Amino acid sequence: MPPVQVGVVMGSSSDWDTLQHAVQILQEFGIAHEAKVVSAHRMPDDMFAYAQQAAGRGLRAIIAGAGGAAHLPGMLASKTTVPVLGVPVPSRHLQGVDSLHSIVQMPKGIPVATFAIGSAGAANAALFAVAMLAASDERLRTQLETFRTRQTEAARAMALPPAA
Ligand code: RP5
Repeated sequence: MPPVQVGVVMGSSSDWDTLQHAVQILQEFGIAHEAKVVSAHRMPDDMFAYAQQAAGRGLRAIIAGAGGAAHLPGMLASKTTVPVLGVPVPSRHLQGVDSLHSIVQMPKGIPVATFAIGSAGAANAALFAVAMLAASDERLRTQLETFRTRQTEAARAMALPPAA
C-alpha cells in the first residue's frame, strides 16, 4: 500500500454523506488517502495525536469536515503545519451556516482553507488537494487538466428544455 498522502477526517459518521464526495474525487485521481472519524469534542486526545503525527506520516493535506460547533479543522490546524482544508457540514438546525462560521473565522496565524457548505465544498476540497499535489507531480497535473476539459465539454453540451 502506498503511503497516505491525504487524510479525510470528520467529526461524526453522520458527516460521511458530505465527506464521501471528497473521497470519491481522491479515488478518481488515484491519490492514496484514508477516511476516519476524529471528533474534536468526543475524542480530543485522538484529534491531537492525529494532528501531531500527520507530518511525520507524510500527509500532504488534511481534509477536515464537521458540523455545528465545527472546531475540528481549526484545532487540527493549531497542532500541525500540514495544510488543513475545512469543509462545513450542513447542520440540522442552522443548515451549516454555523459550521461555515465556525471554520472560516480563524484567528490570524492559524489558517484553515475553508470551502463551501456541503457536498460541493467536500469535492472542491479534494480537488484543491489534487491541485496542491499536482504542483510537483506531472501525471497528476495532466489528469487535472483532463478533468477540467471534460467538465468544459459537458457544460458546452448542456441543453435547455423549451420554456413552459
Ligand atoms: C459534529 O457534530 C459533527 O461533525 C457532526 O456534524 C455533528 C453532529 O454529530 P452527531 O450527533 O450526528 O454524531 O461534531
